[in-house]
This record gives sequence, C-alpha cells and structure tokens, in this order.
Amino acid sequence: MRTVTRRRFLAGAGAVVLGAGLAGSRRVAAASPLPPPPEPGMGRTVPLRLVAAERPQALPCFGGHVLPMWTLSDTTWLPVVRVQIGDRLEALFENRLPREGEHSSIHWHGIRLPVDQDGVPYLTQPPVEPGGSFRYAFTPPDTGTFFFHTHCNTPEQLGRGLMGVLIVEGDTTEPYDADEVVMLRDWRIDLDKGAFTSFTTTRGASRAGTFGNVRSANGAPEADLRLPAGGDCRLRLINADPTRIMEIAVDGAEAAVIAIDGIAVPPFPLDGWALAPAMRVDLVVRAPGAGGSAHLVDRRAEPPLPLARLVGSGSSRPPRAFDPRPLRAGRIPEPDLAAAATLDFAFTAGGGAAPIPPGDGSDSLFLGSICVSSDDFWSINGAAWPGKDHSRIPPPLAVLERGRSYRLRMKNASRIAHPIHIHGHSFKVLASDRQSLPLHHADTVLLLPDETVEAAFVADNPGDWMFHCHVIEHQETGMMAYLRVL
Ligand SMILES: [Cu+2]
Repeated sequence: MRTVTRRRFLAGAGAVVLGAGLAGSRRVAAASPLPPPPEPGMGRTVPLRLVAAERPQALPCFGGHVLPMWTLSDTTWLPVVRVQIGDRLEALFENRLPREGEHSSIHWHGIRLPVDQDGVPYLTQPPVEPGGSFRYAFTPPDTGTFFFHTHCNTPEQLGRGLMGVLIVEGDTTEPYDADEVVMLRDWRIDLDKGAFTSFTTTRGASRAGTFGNVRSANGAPEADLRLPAGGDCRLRLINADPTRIMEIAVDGAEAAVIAIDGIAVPPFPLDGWALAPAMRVDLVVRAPGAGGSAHLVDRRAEPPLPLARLVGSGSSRPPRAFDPRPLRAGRIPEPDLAAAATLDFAFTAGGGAAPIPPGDGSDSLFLGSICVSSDDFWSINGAAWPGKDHSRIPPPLAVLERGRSYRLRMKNASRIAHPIHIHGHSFKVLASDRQSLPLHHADTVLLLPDETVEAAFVADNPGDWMFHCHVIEHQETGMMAYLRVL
C-alpha cells in the first residue's frame, strides 16, 4: 500500500511549502486571483423533509442482497439537495428509526450556520428521539459541495446509510458540460449472509478505524458516469466514509482541482489528492472522446482501485487545450495573521483512562444509541470527552474572542492519521511540516502521523463548536472537544 505522503502538488497554485520546521515556510508565487464571489440571488425558501427510517433495499454494491438501510428519503437512498446561494433551507427532520432510544439529529457538515442549527445532540440541541422532530432553517453563506449526516451513534447511523448531499450553486463563471456528485464510501457487509456486520470494533477504534469490506461510488462497486464526450465536467467528490482515507486520481484523462471542502481554489492539476473522511474535492475532468473511457481511482490501493468509469458519450467536442474555468472565490473571512493569537492542539492516543489495548481483534467496543461509548482511546491536549458520554458537556477546549483571528498549530502526536473537523467555520490552511499544500480553505484538515499543520481563521461565529476527528470511531472514543466563541 502506498502512503498518503505521496500527496503531491504542483507549485504555482499558491502553494506554501515548509522547510525544516514551521518557521522555515516559504511562499510560492500566488496564483492569479479568482473571480469575485457570487452575489446571493433572490433568496427562495427551499422546503425539505428528511425522515430517518429503516428502508430495506439493495444497492448495486450489496451483491444482490437487500439490507436494512437507514435512510432519509422514501424516493432515494441518497438525497441530493441543490439550492442557490441566497436561498434559505427549511428542513423538517423526523426521527422514525426503529430502535427505542435511538437518538438522532442532522449536522450540516461544512456549512457556516448559526450554532442552534448545527445539529450536535446535547451541545447545540436536544437529541431528536424516535417519534420526535426538529426544524432546521438557515441560509448557507457559501457556495460549494457539502453533505449532512447525524452526529451520535454515527458509526451505525452512517454505516446504515443516513446521509445526504447539499450543493449550494452559484459559483460557476460559465457552466461546465456536466455536474455530477460522486459519493464515496464503504459498507460493512457479510456478503454470504447478506447482513450488515458490526459497525465498530475495539481494534479498529484504537487504531486507524474499522474499515468497510465493500467499497462504493454512488452505491455501485464502480460508478458509471456518462459524460459529454470531450467536455469539461465538474465532479463533486465526497468521502462520506467513517474511516477510509483515499488518494484520488484520474487515469486516462486530464483533471484539475477547482474546490476543496466546497471553497474554490485556483485550478491546479490533479496528481493525487488525499481525501480523508468528510472531505470533499471538486474536480474538472476533460471527458474522453465518444466511446472512450477514463477512470477515477483510489491510488492508496495497490493496484489503484477504480471508483468510477468516466465514459464519453455523444459527439465529441473539438480538441483544445485543457484550461478549466475557475470557480468564483469564496467568502471566508481573511484572518489577520499579524494580530492572530496562537492556539496549540495536540492529537494523541490515550489521555483517557484506558491505554490502547493489544490488537486482539475483539468486537467488544460499544457505541450506544444514546451517544455513549464504552472506551476512550484518543484525546486532544491530553483530555478525552468526559465519561464517554456526549450528554456530559465538559468545559470548552478553548474560549475564543468573537471577531479575533486565531492561528492553530495542530500536531498529530500519534502514529495514525486524523482528519480534524471544525464546525461553523472554515480554516485557511497555511502550512505543513511534512508536505507542500496549496493555500486553500477547509473544514476538515488531514493530519498525517507526526505532522503539524498550521491553519488560521476568524472566530466570527458565536457559539460552542465541535472540534473533532472525523474518523468517527476516534471521535466517539475521545478525540472530540469544542471551541467556544464568545
Ligand atoms: Cu482520528
């Protein structure tokens, strides 16, 4: 297996590279600026009803089996909600999950919304119990590719399929020839018996996470995307897996990255992009000519694993240079680095009461319907979430002054990679001591083993904001805290 450190970027895309240490960072010439952000439109109200329920069905990747999925819609296993920038989303969430006491809520991942709409049980709202409901209403402030999922007993709720996609449109300068969502995730299935297997394991939770055995793109073993031949096509990739880090590449076609976690970057050639749980990346791919095909692959697998087949259809567009149109710039506030306060966060193993157990492969880890776990293996700055119980709210990890800029030094002091997610804000990722990164914004930042990443943001959204690893078993076993913006 190749390591994720193969992540390579071409300089010139505004990349920042670190030398021997963080102090040695050097800037590469900035890329040309993006077109200005879109003006919000007329502001429709978009109603949405999401009903969490068990709906047995057979996705193409289930090997012919019907599995007791938990989903949010009667008409599709994966709701894809598209709104325009300026629209207000009014979503009624109903919990009809079939198990007594199965708490739930909806977290709108990556959306910078008011904290009482953030969907974190106990911290921002009471959990929605079976038979209950909650009305979410907010106007997304940013264009881009986002998704939504529940935020408690997530390994099982996400593991059975509870999630959806939220696209906020308005960022294109000229339309692309296609605009497709590619939802990437695994499933844990006994393909002989046709049943979900345990969603968590002690061994997985204390290490890199419990991996699925059935991989999928848009619910298929390999998604088949028919694209206008020779066209420049936008692919919105979402890694909704609770565990797996992928390295995205395209074999057989030219491709460029145009947005990361929903926010535009000046286009740069795709040459392997680490896509960890909860991350999104928007690509423009030059579709093959009529009848030709190319492949979206995960290069972390050996040999690279095809995720989607890209097939050119219709009459081919004339040959021309690949020069993908940029998206419009995002609206993330620019941190004032000169005045920023620095916060240090260390992401470590242990810290809670329990040491990491020997790898006996046991499945004794318990993650409950009411937001509790039986173990804590992980910590932030030496502390795990107290009592392994989401309902026990600890003091904030840090208290931030509203409107002030903060520079975060996030150090992974463990031997396992951690994608660290902040709610309600988007980081400007500045530098790493292990790799060159393009300047970009992100709500989820991958920390490789022993890597330190510096990011900055303006703490402009008041409230208590979750700050946690998005390897869900790491989150649920201690690597979870919150930042208070006052
Ligand atoms: Cu983690």
